[in-house]
Amino acid sequence: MSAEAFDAVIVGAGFAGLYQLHCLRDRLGLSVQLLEAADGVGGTWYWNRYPGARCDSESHSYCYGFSDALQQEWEWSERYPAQPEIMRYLNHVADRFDLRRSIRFGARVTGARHAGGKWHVTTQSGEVFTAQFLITAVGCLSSANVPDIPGLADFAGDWYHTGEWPHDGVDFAGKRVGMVGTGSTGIQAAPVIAETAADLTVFQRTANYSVPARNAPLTAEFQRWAKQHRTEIRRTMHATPNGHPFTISDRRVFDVTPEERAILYEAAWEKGGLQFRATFQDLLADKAANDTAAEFIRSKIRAIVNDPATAEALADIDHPYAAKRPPIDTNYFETFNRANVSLVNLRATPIERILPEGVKTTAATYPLDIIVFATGFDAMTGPLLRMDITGRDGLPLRDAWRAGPSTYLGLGIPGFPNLFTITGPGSPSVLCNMPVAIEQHVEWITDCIAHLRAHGLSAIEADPDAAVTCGAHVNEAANATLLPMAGHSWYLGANVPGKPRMFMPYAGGMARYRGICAETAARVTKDSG
Ligand code: N01
Repeated sequence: MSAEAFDAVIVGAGFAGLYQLHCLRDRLGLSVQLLEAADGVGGTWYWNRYPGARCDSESHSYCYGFSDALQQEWEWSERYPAQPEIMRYLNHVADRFDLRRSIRFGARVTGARHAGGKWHVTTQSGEVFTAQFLITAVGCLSSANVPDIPGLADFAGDWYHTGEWPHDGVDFAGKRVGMVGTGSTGIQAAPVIAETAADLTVFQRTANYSVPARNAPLTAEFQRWAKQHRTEIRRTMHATPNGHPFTISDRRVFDVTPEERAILYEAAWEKGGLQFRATFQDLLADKAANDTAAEFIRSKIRAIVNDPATAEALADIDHPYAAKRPPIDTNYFETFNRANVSLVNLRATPIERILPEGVKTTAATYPLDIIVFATGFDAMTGPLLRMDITGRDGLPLRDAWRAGPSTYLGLGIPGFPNLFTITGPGSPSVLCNMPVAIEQHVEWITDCIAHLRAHGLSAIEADPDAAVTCGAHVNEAANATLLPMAGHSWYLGANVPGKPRMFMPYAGGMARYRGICAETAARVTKDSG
């Protein structure tokens, strides 16, 4: 089959790919082909259609900031946008910027090989595209992790992974449902599934913190305010470590009395959302400080959940607050007060196997009609490795990353010229409000490509020594926080058997990272041009 030739190929039509397409095609005038496995835009949001799927970032901050007109014309309806609303938004963006004509849908990339100064990108159907530049916009959480539990193939009912949810939904009415996993996804899904299922059994391996989201419709007054103050809001988002539209308090936990602390936590609990983490500046740096937040949330769980044994199992959390991605919820703990909901503590009674009729733990068999796996993803590296990328001199990415991912700033990989990885491992990505991290990467990549072309340079590649220094800095940044203390977290790759343990996202903060990228660009520009 003959290959179609472009200046750039982009993989993935989520937030990252759509904006990258707009920048390269419409700002730089490049010929660009975007390849997308799904039959529509949306990326993560296309696949994650599970009940209760909603963004944990606030809607006025979970959107693009590059176009004033787009920000002015789009109305978000709720404090946190639900999956269908985000899909409407991304479809609107695709239409507004006339992006679809450069997107090939239903085109899953199965191989990308660098040879003869070009990338040769192959899709599942055997089509080949060549390009000078390859940009992956495949997301960090797009490779579903279905646990390898013996007997699953023999289960007589239906099972689903939340990250590959059927488009026509799942009818839980009258069904006995089991849900495995209590991360952000399971915590969003359980209350909604419980509303229609005959009964819901939640299989919990690691108990988790959660803070109420306090979702609500946005008032016209807030919508007006957010539009009028979009510049200041974005300035705040760019100045904070996590890219959210609020600042982290400069107060430390032990600067205040226990009574004052209780009042501050109570107010943050009432306000709800990820902002709870911003109540004090040292919550993620000092274990004793963190213990006060952890104990506050545990006391809330015990107060909400009526059955003392269930409350204890839910509150028996083994890691610092926010050392794993902190979920926020709508009635998660309250759900365990429903007569049709029960909790199985897998730490006490692990799953032995799945039987045709349900889940068998070491203590009992739970008859089920449906199993929902809210078991997360092969995060950050999974989506890249499954594309079978081969760099210079026939070097497979899988070999280059055998001991764990090695990148320069999460943007480039030694041995892989002209490959750019949006929100790759080593960048803040999942520790940041995603659109903020994405826009910064896309703009950096666009400027880099513009520079190469303006100076007649054919290729750019990460320096291996710089990648090693960068990896050491990523480690150092993680070790300055409590994040590595959650030894089972997907940030470390610990949720996928056999995956190398390495802290993957950059925990030094988005604002600092932005500065490092700007310095690198200035250096490269000086050296090359
Ligand atoms: O996945 P997770 P997720 N047997 O990996 C359990 C983003 N997100 O889909 O902790 C039994 O966090 C596992 O247990 P353990 C967000 O960044 C964003 O919930 O490994 N249990 C854990 O409880 C988030 O962090 C939003 O012991 C098993 C759960 O499954 C990321 O996506 C909404 C198991 C997996 O939790 C991933 O969240 C939702 C097994 N074999 C998610 N294997 C928004 O903002 C795994 N588990 C929209």
